[in-house]
Amino acid sequence: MNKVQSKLPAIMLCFIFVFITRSSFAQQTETNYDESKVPTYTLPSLLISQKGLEITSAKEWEHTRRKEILHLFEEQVYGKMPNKKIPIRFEITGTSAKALNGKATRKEITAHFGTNVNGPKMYILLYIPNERTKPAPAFVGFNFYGNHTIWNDPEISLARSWVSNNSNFNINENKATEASRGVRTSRWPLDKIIERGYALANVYYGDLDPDFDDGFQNGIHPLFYQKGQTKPAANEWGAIGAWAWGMGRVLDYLEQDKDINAKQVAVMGHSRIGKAALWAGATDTRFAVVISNNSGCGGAALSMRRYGETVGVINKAFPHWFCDHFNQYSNHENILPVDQHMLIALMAPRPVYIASAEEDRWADPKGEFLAGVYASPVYKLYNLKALEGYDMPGIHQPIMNTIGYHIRAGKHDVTTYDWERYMDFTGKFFR
Ligand code: GTR
Repeated sequence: MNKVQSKLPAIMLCFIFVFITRSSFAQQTETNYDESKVPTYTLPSLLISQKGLEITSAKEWEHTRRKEILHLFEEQVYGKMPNKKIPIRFEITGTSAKALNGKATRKEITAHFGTNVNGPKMYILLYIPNERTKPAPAFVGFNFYGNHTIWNDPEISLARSWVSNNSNFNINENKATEASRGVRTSRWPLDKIIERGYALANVYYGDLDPDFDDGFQNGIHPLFYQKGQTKPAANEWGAIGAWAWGMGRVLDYLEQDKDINAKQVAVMGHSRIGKAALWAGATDTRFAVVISNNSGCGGAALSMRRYGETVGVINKAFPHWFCDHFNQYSNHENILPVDQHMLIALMAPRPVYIASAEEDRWADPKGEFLAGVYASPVYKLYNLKALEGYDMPGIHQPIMNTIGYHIRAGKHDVTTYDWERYMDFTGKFFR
């Protein structure tokens, strides 16, 4: 045997190893946009309890199955929000009745979390229509780059927290400056919202938890650590949980503001904040309407379809969003004990609206629609019409049942078209 011959088995093993790792790597990283390659999947049953009982009434749903499902999402997906209560003080730092040429009142409210003056704070920007005969219904929405980006109003305070750099928005050194005022106006048609009689409460999501993986040392998580704890446990909240928790605290403030009808508050979120809005709606039933805009994987889209973004991809790219237990489903969606239709069902009997965008294949529009369809049996228990029996509608053909849905032309974004539908939808239920 010459030298090469003696090494042949080892060389072949190497080749086989490289082949296997490369092909499984390709399998895991290649994004599937082909409907024929969606694996066959069996969704966990919505209406069979863990003891195997069939749920046939709204009462049984509320007493048994809803609790089980909520618990599974807490333990396996988003992580539990803490039970511990911390002191929260709301301070109104500015009010002007002259905003939007006198059409709206602008208020800025600081929520002080905990007792340390240097502790984390959430800054609420609230616009309320002046022309009204009663307390206004409201939308709660979080923004990605600071309150000052949502409207061109020089009176809005600049974001104080860490912000993502973005050269298009003139944000460098992770710090908000005057240069990014109004850069996100297209996502927040405030004039139209006010004209239609709604208030808008807006918060920069990074006030709750800056959106990068720092092991949960900044933001609100440390306020809740037990003695000696340095990060959330494997079943405790990640960043999405913290953003959703913050949405609930905005509602706490709105309940104290006599200009707002806190029984008519819709929580709306786009993309990662859409995931948070759904989780806020599931955990806090005071939200009367819940709206998901292009929320995709870990939001409205069914994970088991593995179309566009997958659980494995999202957990790798954003390890701080979900709880650590969620990692076990990376590339093993088939063993998930819940899928996102169950998250939508947690809103019942409240109205929930899911919106997709045609070019946003990463967020799997069809998977978002199907989650609404498969959540519908729970609405049926309340005798409410949702999406059961519906086929996916065409572009710009909204469905406005108690579960609503639309798909619009264009890319991953929030547009005036989306907002108009949200106001139409919400208006059906808020009278
Ligand atoms: C993407 C992420 C999506 C979505 C989006 C966003 O990078 O993969 O899940 O959340 O960000 O928030 O805009």
